[in-house]
Amino acid sequence: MSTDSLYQELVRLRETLENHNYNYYVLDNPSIPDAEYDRMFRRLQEIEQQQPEWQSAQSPSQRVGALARGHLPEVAHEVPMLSLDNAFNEDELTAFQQRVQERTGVTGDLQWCAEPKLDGLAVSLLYEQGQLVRGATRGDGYQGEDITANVKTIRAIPLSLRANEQGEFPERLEVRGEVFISLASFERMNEKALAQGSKLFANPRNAAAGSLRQLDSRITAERSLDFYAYAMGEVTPARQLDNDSHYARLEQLRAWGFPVSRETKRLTTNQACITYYRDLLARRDALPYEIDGVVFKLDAIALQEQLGFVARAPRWAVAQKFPAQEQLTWLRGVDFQVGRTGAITPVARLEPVEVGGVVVSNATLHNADEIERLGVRIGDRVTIRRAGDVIPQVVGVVVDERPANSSAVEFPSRCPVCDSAVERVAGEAVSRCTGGLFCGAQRKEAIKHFASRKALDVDGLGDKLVEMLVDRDWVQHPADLFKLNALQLASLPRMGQKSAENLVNALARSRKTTLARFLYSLGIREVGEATAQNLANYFGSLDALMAASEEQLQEVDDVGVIVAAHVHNFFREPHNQEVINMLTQGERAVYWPEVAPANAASLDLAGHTYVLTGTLEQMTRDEAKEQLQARGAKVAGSVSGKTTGVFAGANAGSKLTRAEQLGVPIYTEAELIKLLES
Ligand code: 9MJ
Repeated sequence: MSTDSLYQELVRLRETLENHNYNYYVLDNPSIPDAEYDRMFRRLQEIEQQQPEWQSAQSPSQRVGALARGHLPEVAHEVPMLSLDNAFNEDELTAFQQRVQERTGVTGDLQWCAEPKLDGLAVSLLYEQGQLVRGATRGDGYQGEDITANVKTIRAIPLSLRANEQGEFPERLEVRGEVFISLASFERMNEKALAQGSKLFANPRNAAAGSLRQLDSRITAERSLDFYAYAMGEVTPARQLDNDSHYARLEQLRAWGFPVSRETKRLTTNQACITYYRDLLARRDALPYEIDGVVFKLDAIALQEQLGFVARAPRWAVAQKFPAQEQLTWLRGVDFQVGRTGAITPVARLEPVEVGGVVVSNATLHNADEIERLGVRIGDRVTIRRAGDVIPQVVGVVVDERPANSSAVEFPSRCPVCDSAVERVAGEAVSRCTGGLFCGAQRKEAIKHFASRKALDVDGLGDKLVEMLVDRDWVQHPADLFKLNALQLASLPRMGQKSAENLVNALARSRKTTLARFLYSLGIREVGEATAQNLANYFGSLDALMAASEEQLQEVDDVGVIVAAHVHNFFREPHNQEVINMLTQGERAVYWPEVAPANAASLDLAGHTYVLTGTLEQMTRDEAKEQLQARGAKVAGSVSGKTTGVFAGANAGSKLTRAEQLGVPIYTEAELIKLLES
């Protein structure tokens, strides 16, 4: 290849890779598969290695990071980076709005720009001649740290500005915003740390901060950090700016290539701010990233300038905070819970405390390593965190307030339920009871799982009831459930004749199931609903699946070496074979309609991804999901450019809006039913 065409390839690769980042992070519309991105990235690195003189500080190859020496140098902010005043309730917000009203002299309604308040790390990004030349932390607002190499690894941050519609960008532009980590990336990070027995991050904010302020930016590169812009610092020359609206400036930033949160809205009344706050608070747990409140900024720049600043915060903006997700309380004791797979989890018993509107009296301590890392003792004052639908956790200890009579947490060496030995596999952080189904706790969990909604879905068989049945030895295996009779059940406390009969009927109904549900109900390690469905689709029958080799299992979608080994081993275990025989043979056997085996490609909806939103009338969303998956489709929780279509029921909200923005086809429930019946 001639040097000329090699250089052209390099230019094309750089452009395509950065365009992909723009499509992905700014437009939320991924244009190429990740594998293709990786392939082009490697090709770019290869060319730059061959021709070192072509390397450039703006090349996407810079996004892998490098080791810096010494420390992060200091950077002075020419325009100070301010913080925000807080409002802790609606009255404080109203008082703020009244002050602004008086100071500006505006009598009618004011216009506001409303933004989610991201909980990450504020950064400043400086572009000269359209190129990213410096990234800095906020520091104390006047002086921060130089983190240029680190911010370059964040794919949401453009390395070069895009020209706007007029083909322009400023000679010098400072952009401000928040570097944060999505909840999904945070959980992945902590799951990995938990499995390796290494340090957990207390919250996404710490994870983002710890990842960004690294001397080795290769570590930053591995952490999938994200970025949203929310302000401009210096802009020279100023002629490209809409000088009248903060909201319009954010749109301008988007045009120059910066991601801006889709939740950012222009509001035209003071009252609308309260509605915005309540709406976002209600949707807080459904957002893919953590926010700790909302920010209201006076939209008119002229009025912002008129009001100016006091101390370190603007007079024209306020952060209205959400209820805190962390609280202090006392650790009264630690119990050890045994899970379905025998994993032993230390559970903190707490002095009850309200966290984000819910009273918390138990929290997880994860495992022995985590107890050691926290250095926590019984009696300690501890920080509890409860966020989204994640189980509350102990994330910190106030050592200064440790009482004199505190005591050590002793991890048991024998199972607290069945007294079998507790074993910890080398290299794993979890300790497990070795009792298997001999252990009452594991049996209870296995039966709860068997009867749960996504498994055999036995209506009316709650956790407490399962515990009673196992404690009385009426049920030792899932198959024993089907032998229960109404007379016997009616003798249980808080169980009348009628509910006993209902339960027996529900059990009888649940015996008619699907192969996928049955597989899921067995509780094979690493086999969730989606994997169970893939296995059922691929093999069609239980016999074929049980006979499959590890290699054959690996042919199935999403089944790798580890899952294949778990499935294979499960069916080789004589005890499991016996349980399956008891369940599938005899008068009260579990049964399901036979389906033709198919490899994934021959299922008609394979390769399609759908999103279900709003309220469906003819079926639940879970039912629709199951039926779509049975035809090979994927059902996703959020809309992206890869979504085939969105099925929208009544009162569909942001997912519907998102689909409209992205031009993703939208279908009615009637069309969904037609598809499922076709
Ligand atoms: C956050 N943290 O999301 C500001 N912020 O504006 C938003 N922070 C801010 N705006 C001026 N959305 C100073 C800080």
